[in-house]
Amino acid sequence: MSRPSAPPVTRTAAFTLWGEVAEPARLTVADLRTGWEQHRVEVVFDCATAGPQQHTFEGALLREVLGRVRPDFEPTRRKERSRFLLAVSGGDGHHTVLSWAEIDPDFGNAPVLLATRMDDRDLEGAGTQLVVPSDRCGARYVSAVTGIWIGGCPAPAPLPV
Ligand SMILES: Nc1nc2c(c(=O)[nH]1)N[C@H]1C(S)=C(S)[C@@H](COP(=O)(O)O)O[C@H]1N2
Ligand SMILES: [Mo]
Repeated sequence: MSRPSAPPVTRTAAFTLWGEVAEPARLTVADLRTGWEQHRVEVVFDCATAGPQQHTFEGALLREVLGRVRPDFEPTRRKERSRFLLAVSGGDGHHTVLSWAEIDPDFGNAPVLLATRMDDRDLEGAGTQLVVPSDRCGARYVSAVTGIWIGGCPAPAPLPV
């Protein structure tokens, strides 16, 4: 008796947008490509171990993707927005933090992307990559992104006296 053949392995990487948001979402690279305007950027960043890296990325603006999940702040309140943080995780455990204000047009206005292509190769199998063109170093170019958490930073405890 022959063994039943294994089902085909579908390698479609997805990531979760979650945290203090109205509509958590799970998105693939294909969703990013079809759902948002694509931007193209050439970047050079420095890696501590490999030196300067040059890449061309295409993808969706992070701030536009996050707009879709509706973070729990009043959109017109600048101070409220300025207290939100984003934690971006890769499948290998690498994770890093951005502030909402870095990407907010009223503050840093950084054109951070969630990439759908790197050097004209589709990232569908590998998963999306965070692209931070204003960073000099590569540590926040998180590849194979699995999750982006959004939430407000709580007020620090009162200073000890
Ligand atoms: N998931 C994940 N992404 C990561 C890292 C990592 O360890 N894990 N390292 C970062 C660092 S330190 C650098 S310099 C760049 C290297 O990117 P490259 O290999 O595409 O040149 O990836 C970044 N993205
Ligand atoms: Mo690096």
